[in-house]
Amino acid sequence: MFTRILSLGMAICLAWACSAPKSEEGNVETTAKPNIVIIYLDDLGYGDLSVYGATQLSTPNIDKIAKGGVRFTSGYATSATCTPSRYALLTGVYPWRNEDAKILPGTAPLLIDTAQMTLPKMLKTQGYSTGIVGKWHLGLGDGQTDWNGSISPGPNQVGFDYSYILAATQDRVPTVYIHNDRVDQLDPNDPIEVDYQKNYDGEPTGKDNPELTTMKWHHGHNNSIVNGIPRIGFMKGGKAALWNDTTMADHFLVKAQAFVKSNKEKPFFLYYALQQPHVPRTPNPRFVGKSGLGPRGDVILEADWAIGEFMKTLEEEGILENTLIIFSSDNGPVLNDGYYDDAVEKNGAHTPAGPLRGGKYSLFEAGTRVPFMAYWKGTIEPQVSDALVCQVDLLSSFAALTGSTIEGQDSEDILDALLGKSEKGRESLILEATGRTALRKGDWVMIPPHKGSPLIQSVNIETGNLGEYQLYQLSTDVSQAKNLASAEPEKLKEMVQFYGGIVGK
Ligand code: NG6
Ligand code: CA
Repeated sequence: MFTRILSLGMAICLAWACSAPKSEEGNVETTAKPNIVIIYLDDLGYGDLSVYGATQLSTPNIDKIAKGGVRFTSGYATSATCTPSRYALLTGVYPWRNEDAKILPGTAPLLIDTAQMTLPKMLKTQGYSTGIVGKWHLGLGDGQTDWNGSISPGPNQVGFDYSYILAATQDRVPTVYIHNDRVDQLDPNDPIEVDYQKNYDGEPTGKDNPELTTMKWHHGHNNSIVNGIPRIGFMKGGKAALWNDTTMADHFLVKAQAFVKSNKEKPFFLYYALQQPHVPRTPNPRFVGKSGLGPRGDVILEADWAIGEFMKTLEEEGILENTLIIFSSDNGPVLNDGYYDDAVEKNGAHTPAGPLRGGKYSLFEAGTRVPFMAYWKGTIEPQVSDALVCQVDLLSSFAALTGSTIEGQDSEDILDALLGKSEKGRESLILEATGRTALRKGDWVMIPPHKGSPLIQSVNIETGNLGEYQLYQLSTDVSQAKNLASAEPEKLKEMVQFYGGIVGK
């Protein structure tokens, strides 16, 4: 903070002081508007970090964040897949309230209403510069997007001053970076076309031209081939703009560092959304073979490295002590998510979900309970917290932190838990996995009867579906091995009623 006061001079300092909360002695607490960074991984599981108990790989840079801040044992994404979790993170609204909040194709229109309050919009009312670097996956444009023109609305219309993104996922077309609302490095003489229904005449696909692929598809992922990797969706043209999969981590890191450097004079919010360890796992050659767990482990080490470099930048710029960092993941882990990439074969004794049951796509704990930590050097006391916290709460919590009165519909102010001043987080949380919901309340989880298979065979993950109620007590059974629905009828009744009161069923 001092650096900023000195560098900005009294005028801005006083302007901040006006809206900053006062401490008991009446002194202005000058820490009310720290920079805020959300470092968000894609499909990183509860057991994927050494600080969360992994023994087969070591993540020293992320561990340092965890050990220097609050490490949550009950930190959740709202959902077991990407789009809904990111929707909740940015809007403070449960994704199951919006029926379109499900895994989106690369051609989907923008999911967030441009009139909707969002985390970056709220922070802009408090004087923040806002940026996103990395994975978006919340739809772009109006559904008729011309990828050669202005791709709008998108992140810049829902609160971000700056955006440098990949549209959907690394395994979906278009495989190009988008800077603000334009495809980066696009040659106008080589226009891009994208379609999720049909291929373009004469263009090879993973299905028909396996000889052109360097990574083999296992399920899905057999449409257009880019950089030898068969993707989801068809795409043509835009050769000069195609991203390089193996330098993606470096590329996003440089953009994130540049955003920090050019915005350090005023409070900034950066949503740094890394692509690892989602498929296709394409570690830079520097990391190939480093983990011994195959590409999935290697890209986790690559992400850890990038985060270490990013933290160094905050330190070198003299703003580490004035930056609140939240680290988390959008959903739980999966090994084979559609490519033969040795994730299963080389997993060995690694437990991506830690002690939890299920994984990505699952209503069991491993779907949504993820690594979650808050770090603010010099302000947050290092500790481990069992408070129940969720990414949907960041909007209201950051509003409380920065002096805004804005609240998200489902977003609770859990700022004291985030800052390690209280062990009290939310009392309850609705969890979602591919459109199905469950309730966590206190240390109990109730999963109502859901139709559908108990196992997704292609990814070998239990869905949590059962034709009857499930009730688990996490304090004694974190791995959800013992269904207490018949043994605890009163508890079940209470949970079912409470759940119905929220989801209206
Ligand atoms: C699924 C893909 C999976 C992954 C997921 C999205 C198939 C068969 N599977 O449809 O590979 O891309 O969507 O993951 O296509 S998420 O983390 O962005 O939600
Ligand atoms: Ca994900």
